[in-house]
Parts: sequence; C-alpha cells; structure tokens
Amino acid sequence: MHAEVEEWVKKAFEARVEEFSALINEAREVLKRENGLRAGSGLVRIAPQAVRKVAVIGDIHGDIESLVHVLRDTDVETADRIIFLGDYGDRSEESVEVYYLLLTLKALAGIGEKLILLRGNHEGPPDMPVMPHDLLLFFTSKYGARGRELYNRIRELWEYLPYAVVVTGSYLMVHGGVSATVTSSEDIAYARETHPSSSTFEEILWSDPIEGKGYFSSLRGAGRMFGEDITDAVFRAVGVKTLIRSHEPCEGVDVRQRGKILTLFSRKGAPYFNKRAAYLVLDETILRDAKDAGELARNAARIW
Ligand SMILES: [Mn+2]
Repeated sequence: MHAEVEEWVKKAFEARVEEFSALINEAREVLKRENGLRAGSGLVRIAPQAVRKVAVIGDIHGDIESLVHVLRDTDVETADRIIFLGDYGDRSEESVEVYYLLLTLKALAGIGEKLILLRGNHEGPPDMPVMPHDLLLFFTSKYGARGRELYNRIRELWEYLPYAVVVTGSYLMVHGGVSATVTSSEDIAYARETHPSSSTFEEILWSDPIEGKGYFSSLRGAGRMFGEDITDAVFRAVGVKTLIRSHEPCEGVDVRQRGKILTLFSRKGAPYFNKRAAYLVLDETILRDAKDAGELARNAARIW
C-alpha cells in the first residue's frame, strides 16, 4: 500500500465535491451490501481459523498523519482483516480527508473486503448526538454549501456500519464498552434494532470501564461506567476472554480491569496531546489462543 497511500492522501486533499460525492456512492453500495449479508446489523464474526493476521486501530478523530502511519505498515496491508474501532471525524479539520481516505479503501476491490469500520459514538444515531461535533463545519469550510450535502450523506453511511467484532472464543471489539443488558451475542448483533427500548447500543458506543465491580451512570451523559462483574457476565454470554475497545484517550494502550480490557488509542495531537498512539497486529497464535490485555499490550501493540 506504500506507494498508493501517498496517491490517495494527495487525492483526499485535492478531491472536488463531485469526486467526493461519487466516492460516497461507491462506498455506500459496498457498505449496504455487507450490511444486508449480516444477521443483525451490528456484529461481524471472525473465525480464528479463517484468518492469519488481523490489525486493530482505535480512535483516529481526523488525524490523517496517524492514519497514514498505520496504513504504511506492511503487516496492516497484508492483514486479513483491518478493523477500525470508530470515531473517524471531529477534533481535527482533516476529518474530511480521513473520511475520503477510509472510503477510498472501502470502495477498493482487494482491500475493501478486509476493512471493517465500526461505529463509534461519533457515528451514532440522530437521537444520540455528540458534543462538540465539528464534522459539518469542516465539510462546509472546505466545500462551502455543498459540504453540508456531503456531510449528510456521510451520516447516512453510519447506519450501514457494524459496531462489534467477535473473534470466536477470544476477543470482543467495540468502540465504548459492554452492557449488563447483553445475555447473548444476538443482543449485540441486534442492538441497533432494539435501540432505544434497550440501552445496549448506547452502551456499546459510549460506555467506559471502571476498576473493581459496579455499574454507574456516566459523566459523559450517555453510556455507563461498568465494572469487572459486568465484563465477566458479557464474556460468559458471548464466549470471549478479552475486550478490545478505544473511546478514551491514553498513551496508545491502557490495560484495564486486571487484563480483561485493552483500551487502544490511535491518534495524536490536540485536544488530548497524548505522546504515544498505538494499533494492534494480532498474529495466528494471538488469534487462536486468547491473550489478556497485558500480553496484547506487550506483544501485539505497535506503539509510536
Ligand atoms: Mn468515542
């Protein structure tokens, strides 16, 4: 992907509104088709025997430099699945170019099939708005009035995105966290459909882990704070051993709940000013034999 990445980034900065619009159409067809093939709108299941290498990337939030850094890694390029944990836009004006680059990959034969873009809370439904939400501003400052049209059509894409990955027997991956409402993987797969009568979807997108046990309301105003007891119950229900999530700024990786949870953060710069960011490359051994978050942080994280 090395040579192409330069080309795609150049294109992302130079694309005219008509080109962006055409790209959204192409990506929309791919996402819509994939959505139609899933039972339930939200859960992608990966059989560990079917893959040899999986890359996982946390929040990008408009940091195109970090995104390019990740995409230049040969191990990401050759991974069988490239999973992003959500939060693509907002926080940086290059959110527009980040979207262009990600949609380019999604629409591209050979890479698009391997790319899984999960929903974060910044890709939530209309009844769960996020503040501050700068994406519209970034689109209109680059493309004027027609930027609003692009923005609205990007929003439509969010409804086609999955919001969870299960690597059978080992890992659950979501943007925010887990919910006490989850009693089976079906509850996750159909969370968008049962929203808002069930809080599962909200908690997947918004929640944060706490140390120890418990289940509390969140200062974020959405989602909850969940303890190890909630995590354990969901692990039993879904049949996994470790949760991989993003959503909270950290120095690349953060091991939580005695190794049950790995928080991954893959962008740098304002407004968090973390010095390090990270992504994961899970190899065959790590995929087939579940590792805890501490081991993932030591052996699978690429920190820069
Ligand atoms: Mn988030």
